[in-house]
Amino acid sequence: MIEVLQLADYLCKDRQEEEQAAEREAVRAILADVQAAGDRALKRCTLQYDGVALDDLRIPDHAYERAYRQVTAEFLTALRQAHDNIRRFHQAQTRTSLLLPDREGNLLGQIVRPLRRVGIYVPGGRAAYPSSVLMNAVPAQVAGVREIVLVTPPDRAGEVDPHVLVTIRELGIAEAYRVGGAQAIGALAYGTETIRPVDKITGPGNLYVALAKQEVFGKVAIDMIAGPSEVMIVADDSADPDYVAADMLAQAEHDPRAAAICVTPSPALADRVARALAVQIERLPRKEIAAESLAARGAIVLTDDLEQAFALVDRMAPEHLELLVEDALSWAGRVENAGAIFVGPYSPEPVGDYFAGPNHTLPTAGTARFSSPLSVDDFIKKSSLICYGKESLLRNGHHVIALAEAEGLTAHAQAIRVRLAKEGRERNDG
Ligand code: HSO
Ligand code: ZN
Repeated sequence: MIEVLQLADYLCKDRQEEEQAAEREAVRAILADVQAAGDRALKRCTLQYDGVALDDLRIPDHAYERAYRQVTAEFLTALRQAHDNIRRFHQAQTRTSLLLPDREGNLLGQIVRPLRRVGIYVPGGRAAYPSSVLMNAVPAQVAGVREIVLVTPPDRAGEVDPHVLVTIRELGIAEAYRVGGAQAIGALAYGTETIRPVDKITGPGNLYVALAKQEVFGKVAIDMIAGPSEVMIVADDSADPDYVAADMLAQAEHDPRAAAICVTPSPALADRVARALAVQIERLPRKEIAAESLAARGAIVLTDDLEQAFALVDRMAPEHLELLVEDALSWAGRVENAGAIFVGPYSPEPVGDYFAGPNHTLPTAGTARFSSPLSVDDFIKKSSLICYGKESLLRNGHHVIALAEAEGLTAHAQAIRVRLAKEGRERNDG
């Protein structure tokens, strides 16, 4: 079931997704419908795709009240502790504005402001993850976003997962709608009678949601487009094969397209991991998904040594990287490309998925080469500030004029000259 591959074989596997032309057309039609018909389009799509006719898109108060009765006390306690950890970590990411006097005493600045209104997409069905609500909403709240609006598809009874509902309430998100798919992205981007448009849309979703986010990008900002989840585990002889296998399965159960890869210089460990996988997978309720994922995208890759294993890591730029090697923390420092690095045997990925504090929304498909985990930075923007004094303009104006004339932009030069002339420093030809 699981292949043991040579390094070169693995690198030949292509992680790029195929172009989805038919789905893209369908998404464009839905977006156009929402733009033209607003709420009516949302309700029509919800009936067509989610199988439920809704009068009111807003999630009613009684749904939250019932959700609190449905979840366990353990869930609520864990959620509150995770929320606290995630909030504390993200609070350390906040940025301050800059106000810098230059050499001449002019004031230059960079003013940091939160985005005003942000939409968070939460998938429905079996992928309704309260942890994703936390990971998207907390950085927005820490950034100071004033209006957070959450959208999530209803089930056939018009209901939303109680764990998600409780999380929405725990976070104090005041605006939440039961609408999903491309139509929800359309509503957030263009606005409808009920849902006012937002400035940015974040959160994971299926193919239609991802395509819709790509389509509306430019009208609004979006976060990254996440591909299937991935973990790469670098392990040596010191690693417990049961841990390696368990962590690979934790990834594989996400999605048949998820990738779980163990990279090791130890043939003995590779062998033990393969055997542990075969045993552990039998106990999983999501065995079929995990088996499909392992068969299609799982691998145990044998390298000559750890150096070669880490070279492979940097080439793959995995979303998640686990280091189950001796002296793991010192290896962490040399990793160049990875979304999140989990160091040592007691930091399995689920600790980060749910609880530790750093964000679990991470760059996939090799994009960790140039992008970063979701953070408070995704919910702020900056404005530059330039405040020149009279003397500085008089002293430096001729430089600006010279540069403007070199670009052939006479009116630019004139905007300086008119001022110099009034102060008697230069002839005003205007
Ligand atoms: N591993 C996923 C996040 C997640 N896991 C949510 C469980 N729930 C992507 O980082
Ligand atoms: Zn996960």
